[in-house]
Amino acid sequence: MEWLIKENIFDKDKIELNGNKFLIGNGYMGYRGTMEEFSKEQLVACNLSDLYDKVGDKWREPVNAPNGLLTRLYCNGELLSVLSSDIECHEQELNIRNSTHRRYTKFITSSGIKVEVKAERFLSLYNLHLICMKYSFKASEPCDILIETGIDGQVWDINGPHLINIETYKREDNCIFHAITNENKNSLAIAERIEIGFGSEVYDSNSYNSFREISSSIEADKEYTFVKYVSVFKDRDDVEDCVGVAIESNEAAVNLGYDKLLEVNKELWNQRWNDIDVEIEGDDYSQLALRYSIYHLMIIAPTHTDNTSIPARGLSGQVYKGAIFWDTEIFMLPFFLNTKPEIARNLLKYRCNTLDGARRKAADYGYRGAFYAWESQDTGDDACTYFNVTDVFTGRPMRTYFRDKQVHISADVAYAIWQYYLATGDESLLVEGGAETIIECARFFYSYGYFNMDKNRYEILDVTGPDEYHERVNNNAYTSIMVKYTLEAALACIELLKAKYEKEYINLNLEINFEQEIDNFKDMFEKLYIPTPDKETNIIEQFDGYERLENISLEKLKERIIDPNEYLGGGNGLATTTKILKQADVVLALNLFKDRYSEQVKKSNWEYYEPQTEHGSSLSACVYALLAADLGKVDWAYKYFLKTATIDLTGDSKQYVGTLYIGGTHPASNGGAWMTAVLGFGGVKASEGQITMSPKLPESWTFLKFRVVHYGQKYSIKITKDQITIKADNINHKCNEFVINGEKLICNPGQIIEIRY
Ligand code: IFM
Repeated sequence: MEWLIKENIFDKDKIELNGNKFLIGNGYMGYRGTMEEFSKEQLVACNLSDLYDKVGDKWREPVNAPNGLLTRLYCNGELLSVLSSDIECHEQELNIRNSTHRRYTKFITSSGIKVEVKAERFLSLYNLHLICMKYSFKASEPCDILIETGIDGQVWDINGPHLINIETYKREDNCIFHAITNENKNSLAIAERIEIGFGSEVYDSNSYNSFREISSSIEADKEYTFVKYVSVFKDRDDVEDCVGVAIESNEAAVNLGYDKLLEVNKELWNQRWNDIDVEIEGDDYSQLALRYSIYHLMIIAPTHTDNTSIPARGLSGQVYKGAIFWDTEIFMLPFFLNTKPEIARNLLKYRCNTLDGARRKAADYGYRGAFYAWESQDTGDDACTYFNVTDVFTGRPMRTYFRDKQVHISADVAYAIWQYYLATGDESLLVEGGAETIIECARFFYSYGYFNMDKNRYEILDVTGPDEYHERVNNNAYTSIMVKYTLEAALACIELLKAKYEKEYINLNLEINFEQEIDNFKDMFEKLYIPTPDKETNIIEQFDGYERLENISLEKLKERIIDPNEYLGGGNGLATTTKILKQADVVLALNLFKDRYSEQVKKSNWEYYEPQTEHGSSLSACVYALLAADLGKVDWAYKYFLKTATIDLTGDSKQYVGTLYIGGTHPASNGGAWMTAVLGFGGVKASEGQITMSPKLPESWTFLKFRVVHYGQKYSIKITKDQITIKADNINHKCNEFVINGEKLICNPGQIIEIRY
């Protein structure tokens, strides 16, 4: 039961939300949870990773592939659609165990014929280019049916259309759709093939669609079934003849057959779940929500490439320009790092691969080093616009400073690369671009920082921290703490290269001439001003002058809102002049550096900032959950855990900022759910070969069970209210040290240890 997401009625008002909620994916593409008869008006989308396009002066965004699953069934000339027909019953189901989407609808035609339709679909993990669907129907009386099925090229676009030079034709039993993108002329091909044992077929096409019309007289109460295979290829997949390989891919699918492909898919998903599942006993809702969050992370994980990373809305659509934000490094990476480090490596390698884009951005702004894009796409250049929000009152674009001033993005990238090294011990990423990236980020901060001669200290001025409502502030605590860590990581990286990779060290120095910078890094590291806890209150001021802002409750601030979608930050925003923050800021820094701050400082700041936080970003709740768990505030942690883990189940999140649609899935929240369960309630801290655990389970959880991989060694861990059981995999070849209750333990390969806590 904790693997099924279900809706038992059709609700027109939920079409958009269910498109996200019932999303399936395989990292190469995501297919929204829409009905087979739907079209772009219902936001059908097959969202592709790693293909972007720009039309005119509109935003650059990812390209949706034409919909190869379009299927419309007519009974005696009458279209059967949940949008227009009478329905006796309707079910939509997503099995997250194996990413399979099902629908069942019983239609009643105007003449009273009952027609049952079943459809099942999945995206193959075995062949990432392949979409498979099985479609069945049965009528209560003999009738004439017509099936329109094929490729619908009229796709949902926010800033499209992206495809030009469209060619539609039939070749070797395949409906073909081929086009190139508008900007870079990338080739994209979709081939659709059908296995059907009844009816007569006529192929049809026009400038957008490539499809078949199958007609047949059918008997009463007999089930008719056909299967569709759809293959999607783009030249960015290193393929020359996209149409040719798409046809071959369908041919291979036909040879294996739908049932075999489904069986293989289930087995591949089973293998995935062996490493990633987290079991909770005693709380079915949390269990489902947590698995659902993990599911969402896995369906968008780029297992196949390091040319791309995970966008802020995953593969659910084109929102946020399909761009990769700091969400990935700070909120999603820990899940991958602790369960699938090879995927974590891909995500970080993408940052190394886009270093030149970050260099270009730094240079554009007159700095040295690497200033990562706030919204990064294929090249690493910034897709974020200067006017990112439209004012709901005037309809005018507002100048925002996400792009220019959220410099912490470079520190987040450097931090994440170094975390990868600390969690895996794998130096290869550092050697293959990771060290260069960290050093270039440090160089950027040295050139961005301001040396205050009077105070003999470096300061980081004119920035926007995670709390985006307060733009262009000085000495934002989160940013400065992260900058200091970047410098620390850069210096450690340089030492490591020098000691172990002399040749690479010399070559890198020849390339980017960093040696002359080392003393600068050291100086800045030592003299960088970091806002410290106030001696009396322990509060770390979020930025210079924050304390002087209006002290108002969130409730009171909300009473001032005129339009539900008005933007609370920026120049005129309601929150700008107040202490209300959009999302965790200081609390995030305290969470990332838990071991560097006292219990009292963490507690005081959590209690101070929590009532002032609007959680206007889906990145916020999990941070409060994590620090609450660390502080033993388990009820609070649980409340925020549910908020973060259920975001895509309930659809309970902001859908608009100004006039900008921001709906879709929330992988950062999903990552936050995993972090809260394992790192928060499980109390796991794993770094440099040592795993510390101090669990605090919520009241109703009788046990929590999960797997972690650290330094390449895998463990199954079960936590009950008073005992921790650790089992080291038999194939482990090294021992990490566990620290529980201050006691150090070694868990040898194959060994099980039990300890009361
Ligand atoms: O990265 C976030 C940011 O912190 C808040 N606004 C939305 C972005 C994408 O999730």
